[in-house]
Amino acid sequence: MNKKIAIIPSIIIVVIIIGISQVNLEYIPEQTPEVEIVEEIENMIIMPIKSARPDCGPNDECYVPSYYVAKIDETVYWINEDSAFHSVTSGQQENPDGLFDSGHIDPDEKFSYTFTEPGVYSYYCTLHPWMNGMIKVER
Ligand SMILES: [Cu+2]
Repeated sequence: MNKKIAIIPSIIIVVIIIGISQVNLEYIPEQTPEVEIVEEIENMIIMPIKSARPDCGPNDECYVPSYYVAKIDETVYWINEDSAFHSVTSGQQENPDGLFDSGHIDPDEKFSYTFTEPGVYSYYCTLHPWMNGMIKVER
């Protein structure tokens, strides 16, 4: 009789734990993508698939957008959606100015830089001479 009474609260606790774990499993996957899209879509520059090929150069589609206007103290993000390495290096091809340099960015990885002074900033990819972009920073 005593054993039966002790088993009932244990069963209730197990049922509650299972219930909580199922609620969490449903909740997390729905929440995560929404947060990422809202945070990153405005100041995100994409290195799209096939930007390792010269074809993107003439159309200015190696960095999308290749010209971006930012506010002072805005952090700009670059994401490599290609399957090849790329870089985001300030300056002109073969002539880096040393302000920022991502190094080689792996596929699906990001780089960011916060612009604190107004001006026009050119950047390029050290691996692909046809990849060029520009950031204008305004007050
Ligand atoms: Cu590149």
